[in-house]
Amino acid sequence: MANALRRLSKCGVAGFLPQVFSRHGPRTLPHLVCQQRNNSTSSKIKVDLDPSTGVAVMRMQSPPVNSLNLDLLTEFTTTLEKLEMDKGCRGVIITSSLPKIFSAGLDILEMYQTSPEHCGEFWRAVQEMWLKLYGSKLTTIAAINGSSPAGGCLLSISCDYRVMADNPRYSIGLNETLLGIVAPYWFKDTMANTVGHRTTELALALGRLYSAPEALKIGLVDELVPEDQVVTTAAQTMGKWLAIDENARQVTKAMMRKPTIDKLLSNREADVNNFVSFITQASVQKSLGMYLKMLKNRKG
Ligand code: CO8
Repeated sequence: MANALRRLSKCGVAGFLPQVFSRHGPRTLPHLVCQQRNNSTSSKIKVDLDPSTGVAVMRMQSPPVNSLNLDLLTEFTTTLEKLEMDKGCRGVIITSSLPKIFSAGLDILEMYQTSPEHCGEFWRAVQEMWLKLYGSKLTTIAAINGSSPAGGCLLSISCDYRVMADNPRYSIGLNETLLGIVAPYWFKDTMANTVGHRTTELALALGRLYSAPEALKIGLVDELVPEDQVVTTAAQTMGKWLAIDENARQVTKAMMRKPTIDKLLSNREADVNNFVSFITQASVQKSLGMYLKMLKNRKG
C-alpha cells in the first residue's frame, strides 16, 4: 500500500502538466497544475479541456498499444480526479491518439514474472481506475477509435456511452479466458450491467472479441460511425447529455451504479489477495507466457 501511495503521490504531483486547449489556443489551468515532473518522462495522457463547453478530451498516448501499465493507470486516475475537481469541466471524452488501437487492455508484463508485491500494487491501481471512472460524476463517453480488448473493454463499458469506429477489423470484448485467466467479478458485473447476464455469460466463457458491428448488435457499444467522426460524434452526444439537469443525471447514475461499486469497496483487499494468489500460480504464469509468445509470433 505504501508503494501505491508513493506512486500515486509521485504522479499526482509530477504526473503531468495538463495543457488545456481552447479556441483561444493552449493554456494551462492553474487548478490542474501540479509541479512539473523532475524527470523527462512524457505524459501518457493528453488532456484538452474546452472551457466554452466544459468538455475535456483525454487522449491515451502510450505506444505501441496503450496497454494499461501502472504508470498509465495512475495517470488516468489522477487526471480524472483533477477534471472532477475542476468546476469548469462537466464531461470527458476518452479516446486514443494511436492509430487502430484504443487500448490493448491491462499490460500483461505487469502481471508476468513480477513479484506478488508488484502484482498487488498493480491491481490496486486497476481497481482505483475503475472505481473513479465507473463512479464518476462527470458524463463520460468512450470514443473507441480502434481495438479494445479486455481492460480496454472494461474502460469503455465503464463510461456512460460508447461511440466506436465502424471498422469490422476493430474488436472489443472481455477475452480473459483466451489468456487462461478469469475476468474478476466487477469486470463481469460491469459487462452484465451493459449487455445483460446471458450475453455476458457467453462472452466471458468463450473470451469473445466482437467486431465493431457485432458489438453494436449486442449493445456493447451504442453507436458506430466512420472512423474520422468518432470524437466529433462523441462531442455531439455529450451535448445531449449535458443538456440534462446535472443533479438529476448524477443521482440517476449513482442509483444505477452504486450497488456494483459498493460490492468492490466492501471487499477491496480480499479482491487484491485473490488476484495476487491467482495470477502468481505457476500454471497461470505459464499461460500468460504462452500468450505473450503468441503475440510475438503473430508478427512473423
Ligand atoms: N500487454 C503487454 N504487451 C502487449 C499487450 C498487452 N496487453 N498487447 C500487445 N502488447 C505488445 C505486443 O506483445 C507487442 O510487443 P513487441 O513489439 O515487443 O513484440 C506490441 O505490444 C505490439 O503489439 P502487436 O504487434 O500485437 O500490435 P497490433 O497492432 O498488431 O495488435 C492488439 C494490437 C490487437 C491490441 C494486439 O496487440 C492484442 O491483441 N493484444 C493483446 C490484447 C489482450 O489480450 N489483452 C488482455 C490483457 S489482460 C486484461 O486486460 C485483463 C486482465 C484481468 C486479470 C484478471 C486476473 C484474475
